[in-house]
Amino acid sequence: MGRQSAHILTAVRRCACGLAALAVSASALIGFGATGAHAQQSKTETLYAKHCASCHGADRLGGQGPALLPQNLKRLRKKAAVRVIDKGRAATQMPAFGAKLSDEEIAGLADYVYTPLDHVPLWGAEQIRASQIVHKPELVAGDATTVKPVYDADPLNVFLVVETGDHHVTVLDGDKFEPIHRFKSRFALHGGPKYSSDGRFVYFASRDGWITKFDMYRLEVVAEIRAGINTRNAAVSSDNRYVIVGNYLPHTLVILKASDLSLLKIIPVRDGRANSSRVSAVYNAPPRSSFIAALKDIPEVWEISYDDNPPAGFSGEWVHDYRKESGDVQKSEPFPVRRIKVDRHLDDFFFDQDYINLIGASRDGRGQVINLDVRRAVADLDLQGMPHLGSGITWRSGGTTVLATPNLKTGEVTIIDTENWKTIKRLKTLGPGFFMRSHENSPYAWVDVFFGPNRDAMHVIDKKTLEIVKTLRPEPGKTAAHVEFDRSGRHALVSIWDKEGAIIVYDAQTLQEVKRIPMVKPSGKYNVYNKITFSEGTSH
Ligand code: DHE
Repeated sequence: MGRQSAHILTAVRRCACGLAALAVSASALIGFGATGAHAQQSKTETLYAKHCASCHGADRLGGQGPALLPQNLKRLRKKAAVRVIDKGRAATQMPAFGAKLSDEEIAGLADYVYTPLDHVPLWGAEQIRASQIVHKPELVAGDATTVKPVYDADPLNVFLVVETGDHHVTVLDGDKFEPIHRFKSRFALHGGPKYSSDGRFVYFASRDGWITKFDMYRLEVVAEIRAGINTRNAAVSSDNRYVIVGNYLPHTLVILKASDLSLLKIIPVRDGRANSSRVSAVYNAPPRSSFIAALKDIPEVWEISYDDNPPAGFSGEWVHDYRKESGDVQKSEPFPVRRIKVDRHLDDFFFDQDYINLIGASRDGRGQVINLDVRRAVADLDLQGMPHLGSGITWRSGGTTVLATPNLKTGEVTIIDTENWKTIKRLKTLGPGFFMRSHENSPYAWVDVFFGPNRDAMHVIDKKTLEIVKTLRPEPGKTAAHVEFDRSGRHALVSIWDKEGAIIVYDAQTLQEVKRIPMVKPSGKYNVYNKITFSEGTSH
């Protein structure tokens, strides 16, 4: 597929609703006059187009929601799928349709999403390469030591704010709290953008597979490439040479050259037998010079070395290296993989500050600690609910390092002693929460209440006493979510998750509001300094 075709495909996917309507009228016509199974099929397609296509794509290949294909639903029994359509899915944006659809209609939709597509588009090397766009070749090899930002603000105290309401990103001055720049992003960015180690560049991933490289000094998009059809997230290596992308569809990990995003390698996510898997998420592990990926359908964690001299225990078999083809062979390292088998699938996970232990949880709420050096589970965790990826933070308290995370299913923050992995506190909150954040210089940790009648509340927890000291209502009636601190830890920024939303800046000591900046459904915000220094109070 050529570059133009890739653009057409994107345009087609962005018009999912319109297309769905066309598809529906076509199938409605086919259904007209037909009987039995055909009429039923046509009715189900109409229901899918009306209720599901805007999030999951008219083609079922995913959009804001995941792809709905048999190969991506292996872990979900059809009975459970019926329940999800009926009652919604906890901790996601999937609503309940029980009040709108009959049992028969719900069963029809469940059958429909387990029906294989006649044709699942290929997204391999040829398609990925053809989608690459280098907008600014002159900015590809940027260097933070010689170039100055085009604005006056401290480049390390800048925030990026992802505004999901109209798919834009705002670059915010973290001292004056004034927007410096705003630009259109790809459709449905999700997860944290990842900065290069000097903060000069940032890489965004969209749910539909686009990776965008943005120059934080020149405020320009440098390059883009579509690495997958339905993507989970991306990570950048500490040496700034590589970007890795974890996909739901196809079942691949894709390694790109960080400078211009050209394709270096596709790693098929397979267990060596017939099984393939979606990628749960992939992260950079700086002290290990490796990427760590957890898999969604195979109970394994993979460590992928980007070290020029990978330690023993990594194997490069059954993966295809494109670097030779792209003429970029600096060393012969093939990004070898070390596989760690685990007892249970890992849907969500994060790391301790040393990147020795991976703390993971499965959707059924069971947690485990996997030591990446000894390559096995070393402890079970008493987690009642399920954390969202990257929600946990750590701090020193009572002579030990504690790890705290909210839960997507229960209204509590779980606080765990990382010396012995015992739960030391279950702090009741006003409802399940998505994000928890703090800063080395702040005595407080902030946690949102994303779901339920108290979704406009934000708790502030004393990191010493482990008690809630204040509950804020930043904008009564509107969801308050996701906190990020400025570089110094003096201010905490809260998102009002609404089309007519805002970023509210708080004095992190007095807990008083300082400023309100209008934004369109702002989701996450990301401070350059806190991210590139791997602050213990935020996600990495
Ligand atoms: Fe997220 C981070 C997965 C639902 C907003 N979320 C992430 C990451 C993953 C993930 C893998 C880490 C990416 C990274 O930073 O590298 N999210 C999931 C899910 O599995 C889940 C529960 C269901 C799904 O829809 O896939 C889910 N997430 C949501 C939402 O419904 C949110 C609230 C709105 C949205 O945009 O879809 C949401 N997720 C976020 C945000 C981050 C994130 C804002 C980055 C937080 C940060 O500070 O790093």
